[in-house]
Amino acid sequence: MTVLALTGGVGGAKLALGLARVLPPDDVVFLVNTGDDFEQLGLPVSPDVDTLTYTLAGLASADAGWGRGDETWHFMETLERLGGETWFRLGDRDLALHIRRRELLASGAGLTAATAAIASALGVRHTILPMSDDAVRTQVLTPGGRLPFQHYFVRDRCVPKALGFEFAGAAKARRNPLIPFGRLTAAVVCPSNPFVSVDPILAVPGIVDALQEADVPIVAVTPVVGGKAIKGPTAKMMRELGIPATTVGVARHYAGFVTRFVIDEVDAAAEPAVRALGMRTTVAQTVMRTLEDRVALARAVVEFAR
Ligand code: FO1
Repeated sequence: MTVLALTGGVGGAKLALGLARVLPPDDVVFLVNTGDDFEQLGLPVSPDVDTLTYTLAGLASADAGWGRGDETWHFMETLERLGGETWFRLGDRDLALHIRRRELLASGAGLTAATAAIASALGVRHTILPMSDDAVRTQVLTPGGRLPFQHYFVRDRCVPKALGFEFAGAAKARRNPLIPFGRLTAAVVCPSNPFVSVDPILAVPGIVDALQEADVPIVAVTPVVGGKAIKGPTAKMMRELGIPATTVGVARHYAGFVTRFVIDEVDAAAEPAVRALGMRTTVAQTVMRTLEDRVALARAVVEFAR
């Protein structure tokens, strides 16, 4: 089987790790959001690509989910002392990755090739594909104006009210040409933030069309359980956008694209409402605290997708 797993951020990477444990490298390809990318301190930062790379390499910070677990912070401490900009924290080891990415991009590699070189050097055997090599930049529309994503998310800690999102550059971005649409058996939408992790991927022309033409099950795993997001600002965003912060609210957002929906056990009563949207449903434990949880959910998702 060949599964295309759409992912972005920490929540998505948890299921991605489970999928990578359950499926060999030929059977799953990860398609990653790059709408969070930006340039900081002159370095090209691709947070969701790096979160997945570190997670699959077994290097991710268990606490934060992003960055490395074995990190030190001498660079940031020194930069702070020198009066530099430190709201976006790059650890010493992470800094090396960013300098290497800048070097690869400067030598003419695209983001896909740079990602492959870095992932391979860190021992990752599964394929990680940025959604596009062209720049797509998520912008958050707030009452105070438009904010670049990381300024909203990290610098302003998601405090401003989100009125909407725009994916600058998406309309002209070319989808990653290595996405194996021709041999797919299923697509999985990981439990990432639907608005700022998954929607930017779906905004790249040709991705939704090709998935629908492939005529394969498109399985989404709910990122909202019992009215709360497992991680991050998904539920807050839903409330601000006037969408019920529930698993049904997420399913409604994906209706017309997703064909199968994984609901958490605590929301089992929502099954009829999700089915009414034209999706098949299954109930599973979607909260992933341990590696065993990730593997068990990945197994359930793969079974459901068959
Ligand atoms: N998230 C934070 O909340 N604070 C940070 O300082 C921060 C630094 C950072 C550095 C590299 C990287 O790959 C990710 C980093 N993140 C940080 C996470 C990241 O910006 C967000 O989690 C994602 O963009 C949302 O998916």
